[in-house]
Amino acid sequence: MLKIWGRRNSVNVKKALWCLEELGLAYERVDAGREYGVVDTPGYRALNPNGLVPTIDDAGFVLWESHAIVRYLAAKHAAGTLWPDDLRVRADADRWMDWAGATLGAAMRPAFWGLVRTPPAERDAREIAASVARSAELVKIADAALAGRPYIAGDAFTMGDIPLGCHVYNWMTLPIERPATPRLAAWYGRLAERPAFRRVVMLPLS
Ligand SMILES: N[C@@H](CCC(=O)N[C@@H](CS)C(=O)NCC(=O)O)C(=O)O
Repeated sequence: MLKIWGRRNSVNVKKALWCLEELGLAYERVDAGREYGVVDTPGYRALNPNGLVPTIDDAGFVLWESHAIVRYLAAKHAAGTLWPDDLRVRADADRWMDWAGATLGAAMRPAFWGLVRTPPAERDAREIAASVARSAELVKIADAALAGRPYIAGDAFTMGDIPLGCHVYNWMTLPIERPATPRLAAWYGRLAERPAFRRVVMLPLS
């Protein structure tokens, strides 16, 4: 059975778990990272020298980097759906995956860490405010991209929606002011109807 290491409240672990759940694959999850440790053990470092989560072992094939995991699982199990057949639709989905992590996720990180993982007395209010402002500008880009399309790469739910959905869940859930993003909100509403999204992504931020 496929094995995955990673705590459930990690945004990057959520991406892999959501993909597994969408695919209906059986898997064993091992808590790892932060309070669970594991990631600094020699055994784990042999699998993932970064000491980060998630990591998967699929019948002896070890893979880390959450987006690579989502792509691998989608290509293996969901050609034509999560992994679009059309090269341009696939590239579009792929682009939004990396934008979600490298651009939106990176911009939101100080706000997320400040507001969720840092005691109030130790928070850097200016850093948080700058992160919130930058994130607000970025989500408008995703909002505009969703004009006339129900999902980020077009008519159907694809792997492109997975990392973006995880980061937007954090943005929608943080105790911050948000600009109106009606198309993003409608798309988020569609994601929230998916049982797999509710099971593994819509968890309390902690
Ligand atoms: N680019 C990597 C980043 C992985 C990453 O930074 N994971 C975080 C959790 S979101 C982590 O392992 N943090 C240390 C820990 O949990 O101990 C990926 O997408 O998999």
